[in-house]
Amino acid sequence: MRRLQQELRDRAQSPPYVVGFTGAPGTGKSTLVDGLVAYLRTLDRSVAVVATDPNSPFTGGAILGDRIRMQRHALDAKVFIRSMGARGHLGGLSLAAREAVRLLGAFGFDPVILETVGVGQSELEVAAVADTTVVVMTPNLGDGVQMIKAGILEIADVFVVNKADLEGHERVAIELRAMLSLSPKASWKPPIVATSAAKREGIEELWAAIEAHRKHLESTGRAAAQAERRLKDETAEVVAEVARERAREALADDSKLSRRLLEDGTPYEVAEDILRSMKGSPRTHGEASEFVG
Ligand SMILES: Nc1nc2c(ncn2[C@@H]2O[C@H](COP(=O)(O)OP(=O)(O)OP(=O)(O)O)[C@@H](O)[C@H]2O)c(=O)[nH]1
Ligand SMILES: [Mg+2]
Repeated sequence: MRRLQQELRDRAQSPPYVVGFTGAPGTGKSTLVDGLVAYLRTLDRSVAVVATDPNSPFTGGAILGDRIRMQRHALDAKVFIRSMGARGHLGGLSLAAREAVRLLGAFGFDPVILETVGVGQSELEVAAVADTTVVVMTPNLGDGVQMIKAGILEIADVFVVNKADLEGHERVAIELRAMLSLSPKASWKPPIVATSAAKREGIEELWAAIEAHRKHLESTGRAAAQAERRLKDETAEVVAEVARERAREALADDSKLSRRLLEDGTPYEVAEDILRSMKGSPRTHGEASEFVG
């Protein structure tokens, strides 16, 4: 697995651009991404879509409606669409997604689109992997300010108000703009793009907004800084995952440790012992993350 990862690293000239799509259930993310894929194909871009379902423990298989999309592009070798489950633990989604991105990049897909339903922590995990995070909203999602989940303003690089063919979409945009004007001044002000994914309207504008953000990241040097931070984050996550696995093994195998734990009730000391025992035997092959496709 490690050798494979290294080989993939060598093959990839530069990592693909990663665009994350998130938003409440039913806001039209899949329809929108489908439209974007079609548009990118007219530009002759190879594009991969990885849809993650934070509610699904399954890996590999397709999530419901996404099967339809997969069929639509089934004969196009320059389109790759897969779904993957989130495997039930924090960090799992980002780690798996990063591996997927690396793999897809090695195969020449650029951009890679990550799509996730914005429930729980999933949108934060997607934002941690994406270069540009697109937050999708719609009219009639709820009342005013409450429609915006905490933390969304911080992670959104581009806002989409989809279903612009429905009434009330202007109001959503106005409220969003008002909220954004209250947030502290940053060098990038997230644009708000109106789309009607169902009618394939606004897709070009959406891509232009994503590209503008990408250029902003590059021209301000944030792209490089971000890449470095992510590699460090990922490394820390791998260390944590591997250590967790090894600790579980040690606790399962070593009855002395278990006895001490139960008698003294001192997890910290036992943890130190376990960490110390790991030092002599590094073993960080791909056990922490494996791309399932
Ligand atoms: N009126 C209207 N309906 C839309 C539009 N875009 C998507 N829809 C409809 O909204 C519903 C949900 O669309 P999806 O693309 O599956 O939404 P999603 O955000 O991927 O949904 P989840 O993956 O379940 O979170 C479908 O019935 C779409 O046909 C739009 O622009 N206008
Ligand atoms: Mg969907």
